[in-house]
Amino acid sequence: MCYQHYFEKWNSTNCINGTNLIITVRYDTGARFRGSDQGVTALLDLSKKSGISANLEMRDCIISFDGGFTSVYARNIEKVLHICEAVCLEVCESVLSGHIPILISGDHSSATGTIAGIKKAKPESRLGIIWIDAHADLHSPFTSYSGHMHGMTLAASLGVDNIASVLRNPDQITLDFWHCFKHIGGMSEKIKPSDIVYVTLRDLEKQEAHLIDKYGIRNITTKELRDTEEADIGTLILEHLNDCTDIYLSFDTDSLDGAISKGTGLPVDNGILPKEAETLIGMILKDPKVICFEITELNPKLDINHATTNMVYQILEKAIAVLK
Ligand SMILES: [Mn+2]
Repeated sequence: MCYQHYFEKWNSTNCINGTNLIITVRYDTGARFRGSDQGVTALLDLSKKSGISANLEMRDCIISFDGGFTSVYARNIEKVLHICEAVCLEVCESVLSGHIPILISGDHSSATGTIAGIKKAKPESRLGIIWIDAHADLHSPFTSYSGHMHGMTLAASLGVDNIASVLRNPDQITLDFWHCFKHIGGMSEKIKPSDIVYVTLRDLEKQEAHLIDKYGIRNITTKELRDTEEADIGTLILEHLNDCTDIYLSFDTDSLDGAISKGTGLPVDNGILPKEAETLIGMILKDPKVICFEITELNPKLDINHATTNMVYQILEKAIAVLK
């Protein structure tokens, strides 16, 4: 494997201060359904139409790699690894140059690279994760029924295999790639379970529930979100991450209520409403500890009358305005 071209790019990029930096990751390699790569394009098209893209610096994370090793335990793991290595370097460079990068990614597997990039830029950072998502993304090749990499993002970043919940017996090559995946950015165990806050997590498999119970990982349910005063909900989340030095907020489109939002791979009912998401994200992004924001898993192929695309675009536009 040779990452020389990424290093060359890394060393040659200049920072433009005062401009929002958007990093696009136009891949759907880690997802069950094809088409979330087009979600990135759809959001960029809307940003061009609205005129806000004129004030944005854009970087597209592209890899010159196709195919690679795949297995039923970890589908497309070699390609996802390449994508995450590229994302890691792009995020690292942008953080080092003083940006708060906004990631627009196809599927959630690339967030393993994003977390690695933040930690590569700031190895001493205690990184808090706010994961607005219907799913926990805590599987490993030992526990995943489906083998899709976008369900393994946080397990890889935590460096956990969850052997206590073992369901499958992956082959050695899969395990070698999984080892590399957990070590993207040159380190493992990049985050602590106590420094994760889930928001609207509601489609959980028992292997993941085991980890959540074991570590007591916080989940703000949709009900708790609504039962809390709107002005207090951001504080509630941020207080949980009080000991963290930096915060990465990742918004998975499937956190939106599946009853009104179909444009994502795995919609689930009883989720957050677009206005609630916009308000919550707006509050959190005002915190000076925020180091990175991401929107992911929009799939226009599954959308109905562009409804989800428009909802997610509104959230993106608000986030860009707050981070300015
Ligand atoms: Mn996710």
